[in-house]
Amino acid sequence: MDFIGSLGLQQREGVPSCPQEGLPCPSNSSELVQECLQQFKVTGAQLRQIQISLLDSMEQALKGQASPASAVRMLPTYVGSTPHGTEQGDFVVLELGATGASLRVLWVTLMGIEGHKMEPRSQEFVIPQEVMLGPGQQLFDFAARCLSEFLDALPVGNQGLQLGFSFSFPCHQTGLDKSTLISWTKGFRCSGVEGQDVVQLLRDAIQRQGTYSIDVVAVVNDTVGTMMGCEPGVGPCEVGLVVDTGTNACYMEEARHVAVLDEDRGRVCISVEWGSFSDDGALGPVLTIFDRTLDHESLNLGAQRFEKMIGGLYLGELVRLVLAHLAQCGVLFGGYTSPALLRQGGILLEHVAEIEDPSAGAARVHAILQDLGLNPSASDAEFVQHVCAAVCTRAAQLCAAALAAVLSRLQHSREQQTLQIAVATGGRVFERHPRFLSILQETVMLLAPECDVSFIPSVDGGGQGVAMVTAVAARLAAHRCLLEETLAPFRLTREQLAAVQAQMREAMAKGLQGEASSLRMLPTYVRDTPDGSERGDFLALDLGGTNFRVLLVHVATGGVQITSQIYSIPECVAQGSGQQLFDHIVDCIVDFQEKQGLSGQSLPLGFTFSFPCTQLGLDQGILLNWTKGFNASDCEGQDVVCLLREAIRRRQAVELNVVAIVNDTVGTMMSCGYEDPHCEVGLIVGTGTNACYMEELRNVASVAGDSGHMCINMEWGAFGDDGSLSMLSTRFDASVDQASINPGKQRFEKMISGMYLGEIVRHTLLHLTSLGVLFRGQQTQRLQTRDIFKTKFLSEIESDSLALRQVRAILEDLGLSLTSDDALMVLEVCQAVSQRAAQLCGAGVAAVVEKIRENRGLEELTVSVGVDGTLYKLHPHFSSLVAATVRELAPRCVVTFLQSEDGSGKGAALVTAVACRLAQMPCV
Ligand code: 0WK
Ligand code: BGC
Ligand code: BGC
Repeated sequence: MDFIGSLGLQQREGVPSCPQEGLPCPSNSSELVQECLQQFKVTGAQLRQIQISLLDSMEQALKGQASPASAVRMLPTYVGSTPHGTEQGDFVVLELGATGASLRVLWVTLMGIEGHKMEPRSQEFVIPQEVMLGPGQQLFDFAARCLSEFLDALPVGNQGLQLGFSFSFPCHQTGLDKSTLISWTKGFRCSGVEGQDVVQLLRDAIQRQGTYSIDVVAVVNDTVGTMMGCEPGVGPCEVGLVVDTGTNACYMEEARHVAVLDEDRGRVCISVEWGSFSDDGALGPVLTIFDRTLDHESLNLGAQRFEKMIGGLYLGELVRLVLAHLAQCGVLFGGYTSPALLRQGGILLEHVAEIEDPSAGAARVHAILQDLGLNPSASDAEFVQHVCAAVCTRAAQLCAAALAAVLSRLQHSREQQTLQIAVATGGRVFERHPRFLSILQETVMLLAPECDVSFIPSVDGGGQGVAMVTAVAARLAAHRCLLEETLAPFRLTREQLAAVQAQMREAMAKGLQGEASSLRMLPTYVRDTPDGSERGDFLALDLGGTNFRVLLVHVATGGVQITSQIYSIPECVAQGSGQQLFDHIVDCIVDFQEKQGLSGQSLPLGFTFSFPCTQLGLDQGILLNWTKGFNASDCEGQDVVCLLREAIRRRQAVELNVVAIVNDTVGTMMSCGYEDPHCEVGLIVGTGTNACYMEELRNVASVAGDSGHMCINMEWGAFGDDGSLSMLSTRFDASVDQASINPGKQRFEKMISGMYLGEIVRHTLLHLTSLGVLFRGQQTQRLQTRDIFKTKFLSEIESDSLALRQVRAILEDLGLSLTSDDALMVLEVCQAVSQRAAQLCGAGVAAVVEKIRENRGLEELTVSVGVDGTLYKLHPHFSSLVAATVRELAPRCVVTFLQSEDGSGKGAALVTAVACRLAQMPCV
């Protein structure tokens, strides 16, 4: 393999390799040398221009608006997280392309957090020229042979080996193990590979080799391996920078900024592929005739222009072209040119690095030039050192301008003024060139002063990093399986939802007939929805939701005006004595009356009491059992209207006329029914959940009469308390139920409503943490705290507008330190839990509207459902999922969901108004 070839340069017929056409030989030698050196000088302004233009090209490419000419490619790599040290296992790594004409195979053992670091075992194989330029299958077969040769020497079984493939060329990745080669660079030009999935080509070659069963788990670019190989403890490196035969960088970009990814959460590692940057506006002024010549002689004319000014494959060649030119102009080596000096590839990176090595000293420079067949004078050797310095300084400065563009992009992407970042560096230019890194650092500080950058040399050229990615890929794949396994019981099929609908219909029928059923189907004595003729002022109480409200409702021709005040019900009152609770309620009423100047007035009062009550009349409601965290004593089995009236009596000097007690579902139906007469169903999905609807009186066994309607409070929260939902209940539901103050009760509610969803998520997260899937398996005290994961977090976490970092912020407030993968998985848990809740709720509504349709023997029913409740109103997707499930399960019902604006207090007032109208009672 002649050096030219390995340099990716080709001997062009009839083109004298030098002197440089068009470059005059001026008379004064030092002037000529200065003139040449000057060409490699890049000004601060030019570097800044390159930085700006490259940044612009990066952002264009991220938006998918890249103009092919000057484009850097910005390729997503599907690496979404930096390693978190728990990676463990043995991995085979195959590196192809990073170091030019050689490939390397490594055996890397990752020991996780505790374990000490194991030095990887590796072997390098030189790739013959004809293989680098031959058919692609030949190259991959060569790689597979090197793999088995390497593994033959190792005491490893041949089963279940996991391999990470470091493939250092521009690729379109469509997954961690799927990557299509865009174009070869750096002296490779195998046929039949561009446009192909290189993982498949490697798998096929390993298959053909047939000696080892190796699972190619991940393919990564060498910059990614370098970034991921960053020693844990120095803080994750979020930029990987390689300057070896070629050059490139990768960094962690916010996924939502990457147009091609339909992902708006988390981060993704982007391989910039800045080697292809060639914005003439920015690069034109710094391109020298030597660069143009080198490009002309390269395998990929016009491509990788930026790389050809920086990559180790080209630095030696640039120096050679300059020296050859100066020699032919008689300025160097007495005008003598040696075959090596005239031969492309005659000067290597190693030569340049040594010549530049301050400790090398003139003697070494002489020795190197003599090895190249030259007989340098002392000034020659000095000039040669200047040329090497000029070429490499420019390379380092240009590389710095590119890195500064990446840092600016990170600032933009994270909306940070200042940036503290660790950059992992890899490649022989860094390892071998004495000043490359320091020049790069100085220039970056000039171009990106607000960035505090620490440069971390990658431990072994990225092999460890590739194993990390493979381990991360293997871990993510394993975690994904465990996550899917854990969430599978939450993913209800259409058949399961239809079964819930059918079971609910059955329970409704039994409940209406007074047979044993988990649905009590309680008559509410509301027989009619408002007809708009209601008038008057009414007091209303609204107890049982998140807030206790006292309302003054003025019903007039122009509509309904409401004045209300929220009062808190402390937990000690909600779980204290009944007398204390109702005295507290009356205190609030009195306070409200005083504030509204109603003291002494005895307005008709409607009481929204959102708990299961057997009603014997509109103003009689026997509390069956508390729900939703209420547990006041001496109330269950009592008529709560009486309890209220007794409390009023205890508080002398207060006149209140309690006319009606309604359930919040009924209040909500009435409130919405006032606007829309089709509204015959009331639905609450808040702290608790429940529904009511207008049933045909003939179907209500416990109430006399065959005509007309009766609003039935289904108390569907208790659906399944007979065990009929056990097939849907998960271990997490069981944990929530056991920890509740009413175990075994309200099972349907405990799968749907706001009081419980957060707890279901918390228990699921604890389980996933115990499996090591989340939070690195670190259980935190906070997450073990009951009710710490509020249901409102689900609504926040699932809202489309929330970037993952905000998800992270919510979780970090809970004292959880997490990765973006963790945050993504928490999101999936929230989605699974809320989706199931919405679908179960939808199955319930479908059962109700189908009941009404069949009641009326209609082909198609048009009906509206009045809805209230914090979960339904605030969760970003709950309402649409409920509606979608109803459309799916009750296709013959056209259902409109009306969000109640004024809550059920208005409804209670309207029920009171209807009662007053029917009773011809004066409504002041
Ligand atoms: C507001 C209604 C109230 C009902 C509540 C339910 O006015 O009667 O109990 O919605 O939603 P929550 O406040 O429990 O989320
Ligand atoms: C390739 C990149 C690679 C870089 C450093 C370039 O030629 O296009 O993918 O990261 O060399 O090896
Ligand atoms: C209660 C119902 C109420 C629902 C919504 C349930 O816990 O039993 O009466 O309608 O919560 O607030």
